[in-house]
Amino acid sequence: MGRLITFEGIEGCGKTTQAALAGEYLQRLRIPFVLTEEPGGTPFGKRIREILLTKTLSEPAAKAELLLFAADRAQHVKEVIEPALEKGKAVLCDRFIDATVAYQGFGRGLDIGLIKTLNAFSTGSLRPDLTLLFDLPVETALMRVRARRSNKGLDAVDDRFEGEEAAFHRKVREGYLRAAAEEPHRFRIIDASREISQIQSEVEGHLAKLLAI
Ligand code: Z5A
Repeated sequence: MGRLITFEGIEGCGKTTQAALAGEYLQRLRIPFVLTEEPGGTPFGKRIREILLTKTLSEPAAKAELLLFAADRAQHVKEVIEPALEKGKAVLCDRFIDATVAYQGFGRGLDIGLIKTLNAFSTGSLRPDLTLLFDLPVETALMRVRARRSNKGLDAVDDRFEGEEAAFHRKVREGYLRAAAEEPHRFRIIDASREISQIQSEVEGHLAKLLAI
């Protein structure tokens, strides 16, 4: 059986950058892996992602949003994650179950117990072997997101989550830190305010340990 490693944190924390670098590290070592993401890790999920992230006049209700993330995950686990694990591959997943607890639970205020039940239902109780939580102050993360947007020449915020207030992202950060405190054996909290290369070295150290490289 392979290992499931999840990359989590607030938007702009740098987890997508680090997941890609982790993939390059495993590639260099010729360790078979799959790099994937939620929402949108399958063709079906890409359609759900579009609905979830695009700002429209008809905003989904918080409960509808929760169920769409669960649907995306159920498909992703069945179509991508489980088959890869069965082949003995390492799965690097950009966001997974903890994102739903942090965003829909702490951010939107939905019932955490229900979210955990739904997470278990959509994953068949599959849980990550290791979760890397990229933690940094909300202000730093939002500055990075704004810089990225202006580098791309974009003015308007058309991403529903990017358009949320700093207070929302603070609640999400708090949710992640609480989840990490509840399961210290699974989580590694990484100081994501450092240089990309420093964070990369730490990530590689955690992967090397888990995968006995
Ligand atoms: N969501 C949810 O609500 N519930 C769920 O169950 C799930 C997801 C699964 C998906 O958005 C949204 O769905 C997400 C939560 C919600 N929205 N929010 N917030 P997404 O997939 O479009 O994006 P994202 O997951 O939030 O992440 P991202 O935009 O890809 O950003 P990131 O992974 O945090 O960071 P990054 O792309 O690696 O870096 C951001 C910028 O900072 C970029 O320009 C980098 O070059 C730069 N960067 C990266 N690292 C550094 C360092 N160390 N220093 C300086 N600059 C850096």
